[in-house]
Amino acid sequence: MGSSESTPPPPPPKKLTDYPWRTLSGWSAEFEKALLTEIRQLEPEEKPNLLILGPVGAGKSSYINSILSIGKGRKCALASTGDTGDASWTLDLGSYTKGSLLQKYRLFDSMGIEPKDGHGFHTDDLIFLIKGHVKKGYRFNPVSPIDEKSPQYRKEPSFRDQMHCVIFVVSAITIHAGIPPAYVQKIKQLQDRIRREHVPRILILTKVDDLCEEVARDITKMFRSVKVQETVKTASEVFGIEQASIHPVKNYEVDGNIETMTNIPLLLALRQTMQYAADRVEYVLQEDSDDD
Ligand SMILES: Nc1nc2c(ncn2[C@@H]2O[C@H](COP(=O)(O)OP(=O)(O)OP(=O)(O)O)[C@@H](O)[C@H]2O)c(=O)[nH]1
Ligand SMILES: [Mg+2]
Repeated sequence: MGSSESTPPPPPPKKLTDYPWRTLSGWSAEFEKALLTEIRQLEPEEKPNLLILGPVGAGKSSYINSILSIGKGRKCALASTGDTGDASWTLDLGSYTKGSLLQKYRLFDSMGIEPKDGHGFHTDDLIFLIKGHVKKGYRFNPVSPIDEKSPQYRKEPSFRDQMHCVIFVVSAITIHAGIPPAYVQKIKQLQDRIRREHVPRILILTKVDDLCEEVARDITKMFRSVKVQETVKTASEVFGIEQASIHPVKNYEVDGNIETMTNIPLLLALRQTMQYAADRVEYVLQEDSDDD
């Protein structure tokens, strides 16, 4: 029989869905402007603290630089970024609260989490951070958590020193490839502690440009990308965070201009973080005043 009668090969799997799997008011300069206005108009009762946590090299410091860059309208590299292979580039607790977007909030950068104990962010530091015992500039120690003898230990923190939202930053590539079980266990342990303290959490998935070539070419395809959609679902299952609190983004790297379409996903993540943190502040202050 001729090859003309053999069954044709199945069509290649779809890279883009026909309709967006997440709706957006629009990929436009108007929407970007609306997001910026909304963010700048937030009026939290106290200055909320936002803690960034995540595996080594996930893009935590790059996310901070991306937000600072949007605020300035040009590239900004205040948070030091880089690739050291397995070890964390960031070693100290960094605090960022300047510029037009972060005036009313503080964004904290931290050392990267590593799967092995004795390496990277020490999980016992988390509770000290959440409760406000750690001052900016603290040099993380992978083998032991902060103690009272450290000059950066705050003995009697108040509510305004606590963390009011935790932003997990994880590479979409890592999730898609299958996040190593040791990581999952460590991150889940951290998540449990955060939940117990009733601190809201969101998840940012970085490097979507490396994950999906369609998105790398045109970021407005983000919410039609099958790979990004699958990654959001997997991240939601693995980390127990609802999909609506998972934000795929492409960070700004050293080169490149500031662009509306790149800003939109970064700002969507920031808006939700800020809203959750403001809600947390409002809730606790309300509880305190009810106790009076
Ligand atoms: N393609 C791409 N690369 C990114 C993205 N975000 C970060 N990177 C790159 O990933 C590398 C690590 O970024 P960092 O921001 O230093 O990561 P980090 O999570 O702060 O890392 P540690 O401080 O070591 O824990 C750098 O080379 C960044 O340029 C992204 O969205 N897309
Ligand atoms: Mg870093």
